[in-house]
Parts: sequence; C-alpha cells; structure tokens
Amino acid sequence: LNTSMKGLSVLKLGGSVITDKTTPEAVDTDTLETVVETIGSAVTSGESASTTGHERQTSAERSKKDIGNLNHHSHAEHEGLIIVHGGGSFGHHHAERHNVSTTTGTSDAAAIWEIHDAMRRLNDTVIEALHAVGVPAIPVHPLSVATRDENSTLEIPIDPFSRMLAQGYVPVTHGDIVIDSQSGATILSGDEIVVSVAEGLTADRVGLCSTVSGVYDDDGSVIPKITTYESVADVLGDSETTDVTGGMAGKVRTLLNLEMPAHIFGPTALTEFFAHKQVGTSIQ
Ligand code: IP8
Repeated sequence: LNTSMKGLSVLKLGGSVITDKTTPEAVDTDTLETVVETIGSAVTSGESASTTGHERQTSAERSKKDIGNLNHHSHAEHEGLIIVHGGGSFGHHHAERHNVSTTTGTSDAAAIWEIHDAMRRLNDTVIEALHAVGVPAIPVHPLSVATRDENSTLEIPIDPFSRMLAQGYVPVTHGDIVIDSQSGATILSGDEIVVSVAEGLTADRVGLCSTVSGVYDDDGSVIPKITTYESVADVLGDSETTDVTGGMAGKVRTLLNLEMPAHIFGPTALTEFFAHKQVGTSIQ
C-alpha cells in the first residue's frame, strides 16, 4: 500500500471552535455548522448545494446521495482530507475532573471510559454534521488503536487512514485518552495525532483551525510566519480556559517539528485554506 498521499491535507478543528469551552459538554452548534458547510463545499466542490432544494429529503437521504456523488468523483475533485478534532468542553472537562493529562495517567477503567465516551459522543456529532452536508466522513477512535510506548511515544496505525482515503472517505479522528505503557492511560492531544498522521502519510500541509486568527504578536497583529520557537517564546502565554494539552505554546512547538507547512487560522479563513492560500500564521 502506497502510504504517501500527494495533495493530502490534515485539518484540525480546535475543540474551542466546535464546543463552548466554558460549559461542560456544550457543542457550539452554529460554528460547527458553519465550519462543516465550508468543508462540505470544499470536498464536494459545490455539489452538496444542489441538493439543498430537495426539502422532502431527510438529511440521511441527502447525505447518502451526496456521498454517492462524492465517491464517484472523489479522485478528480479533492486529493484527500483527514479531519482531527480536539476535546473542548467534552474531553478537557472530564480529563480535569479525573486529574489526567498527557503525562499524568489513570488506571481507573471508569475514568478512561468517561473521558473516551465524551470524546466519542463529540465525534458522533461532528460525523453527523459532515454527513448532512455530503462529506463521506468515517470515524477513527484512537483509544481502540493507538498507544504510548515505554518512552511515551505515540504509536498510531496509519493503514486505516490510508485505506479509507484510497476509497474516497474522509477519516475523522479526535483527541482521546490512550493506553500508556508508563502510566495506565494518558491524554492524547489532537495535535499529536495531526503530527503522526501527517508525517506517516507525508501530507502536503496541515491546518489548525482555531478560535484565534493565528499566533498574535505583542501588538495584537497576527505573526505571518514562525520558523523557530525562540523567536516567539516571549509572546506565547498559557491558554486561559481548561486545556490539559498545552495551549498555543504547545501547538507551535509541535508544529515546528513537522516537515510540511502548517497554518494556524480562524474559522473565517477556512475557505482560503482549502483554496491553498496563505492564511493566519504559517509554521515551518
Ligand atoms: O483538544 C484533547 O485533545 P486536544 C482530548 O486536541 C482530551 O488537545 C480527551 C482532553
């Protein structure tokens, strides 16, 4: 199996974009819908719009039709997309409640289940929203397939992703809790998955759709390009709301380790990201 996907984009939808981080388990339905519509038109090249006039169709029927269309044209119209979403007020709320982080683990099966279950339910919501706009999304749940080894290195199989992509599907995975050989089970950030999957499949580019328009400088302007952590260490503060995986500083560090270009941008720039334009802050 050829694991190099030319033209592949890996897009992370930040947990704070699709959920209301101030309220436990609250989906930000409006933003999710807007973001998903943009993904829908990018992936289906406007085809989903042609079905919106069919009022009698249920959304399931509509998505079936669109998914059929997409399968038929997938290779010509888009070259592959993997979506990874964060935890927002689903994952982070439960992780904090059980005092679990990327380094502090738990061996309590009930805690593991509660954190995973919240993420799985958020993932269901994202998948359903994508189907409603004709995106052939299918889930990949990290807890069942990914682990951390003795050195805390993430091991996530790439084959499910490449085979799903090869058949024209859009794999949708998420931050999760995973079995950790050192400490029971620890939090796996969506950002870590983005890095592993983008590298494993030699993706062309990575996008982090966040609530901010990019990485801000001291004067409030968006820094167009970051090439070293030192150059921005002073301006990167901690995330203000509950985030067990490191906030913006952690994201920048993680993305600097990537071989392909990454962009951090806000939801309004998503269309331009899909149009391959320079958006938000590029990290290279
Ligand atoms: O929001 C964290 O994922 P992230 C997932 O991508 C959990 O850092 C379970 C807190």
